[in-house]
Amino acid sequence: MQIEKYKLEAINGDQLVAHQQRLDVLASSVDNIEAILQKLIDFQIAIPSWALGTGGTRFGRFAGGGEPRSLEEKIEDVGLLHSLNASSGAISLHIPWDIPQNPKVIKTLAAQHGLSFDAVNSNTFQDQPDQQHSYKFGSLQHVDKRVRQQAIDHNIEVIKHGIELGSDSLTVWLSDGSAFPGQLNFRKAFQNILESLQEVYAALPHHWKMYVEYKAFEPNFYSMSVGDWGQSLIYANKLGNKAYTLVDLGHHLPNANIEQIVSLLLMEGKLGGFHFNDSKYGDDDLTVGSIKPYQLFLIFNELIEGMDARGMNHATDLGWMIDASHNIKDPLEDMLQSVEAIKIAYAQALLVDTKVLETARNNNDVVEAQEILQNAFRTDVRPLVAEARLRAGAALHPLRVYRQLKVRENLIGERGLKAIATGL
Ligand code: RM4
Ligand code: MN
Ligand code: MN
Repeated sequence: MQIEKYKLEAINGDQLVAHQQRLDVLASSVDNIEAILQKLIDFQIAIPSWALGTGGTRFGRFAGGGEPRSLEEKIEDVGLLHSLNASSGAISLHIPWDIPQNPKVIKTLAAQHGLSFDAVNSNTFQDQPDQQHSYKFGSLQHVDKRVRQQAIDHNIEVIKHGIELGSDSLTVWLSDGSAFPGQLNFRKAFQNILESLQEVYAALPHHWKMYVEYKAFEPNFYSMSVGDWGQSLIYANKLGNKAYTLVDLGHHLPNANIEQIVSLLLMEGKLGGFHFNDSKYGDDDLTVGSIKPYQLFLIFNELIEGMDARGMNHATDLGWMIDASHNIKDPLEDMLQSVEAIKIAYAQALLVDTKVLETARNNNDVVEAQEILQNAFRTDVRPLVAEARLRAGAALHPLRVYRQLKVRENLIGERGLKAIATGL
């Protein structure tokens, strides 16, 4: 299915007067509105190929119907999102869940939908049917060199797929670790991973980046070998200037101060990638902004502050991706909500007057500093986000258009009720 432009414009047309009124009210209290709008237009968030189907839990999976059955259909789905929100201009592939059989055709198809390829992701946390050695006791950390070599080769294979598609980064997330005390020699596990990553790193083209993603727990519940940002940063520093830490919002111990982590990683020039989701307990992979929107705003506040301090381009200098997948919503509706939440938090953080905030800090005016942040957070920036979308040729209200045009019903019609996507 494709969204027909005239239908989208007709729905926008019905909402235009009300939108303009709301925007005018907001515009009267925002100075640099044009600059903010441009930043919102430029900001794109990649969609992971594994989030387009209904994710399962270890207890069950309830497929929703019309799920993409192939990489081509996944690209079509991200294309649908992008035509509705003009903010999902990239797709991130997980190998081997989504191996492009004919990369040229896939690349052309993506380009037709205005999409590029974001980071490619390796998978050494599952055994594949044709695989020689098992990852039951780890991959890049494994005590047996042959297992490590297999995992290294897989990562290099993933880089090759990425090169063919025009991607420029590899994300390595390892489930390596230990389930029980005594199982692992921490130091040896670290050394094995480092040496293995060095081999993968050596296969990176010169303009590529490697993102080392950390996670505190799951699937290993005693130790994770890349368990936190400190460990990831040690790997990234030892690997070299193409290696960076990747922050996934759901990968921390409860109550971690993620905004501080982000700030310090940026200071070190070592924050490379970002995975958005939300959580209440662990790696819940819930819709972005559904549980802790203030935290998301505070994180964006530090992202902007830290990136501006280094003269970085918000839109292009970090790898932005949604990493969520769950089991009851329509995955496309979920992605629309997530992208909207990200844009709202970004817009709110762009409202913060950093000079006034700095003065309050220098005066130890704690109350004023808090007021500045909360005023920005409590501003309803939705008209601004909608205006950015409108100017980019997309929908004022993506979700409403999605429902009015009966996108899911159409996809079920085309693909059937029983279609199930590859992924988690
Ligand atoms: C992990 C991690 C990775 C993602 C896999 C599917 O928990 O977040 O980024 O690739 O899940
Ligand atoms: Mn992730
Ligand atoms: Mn995760």
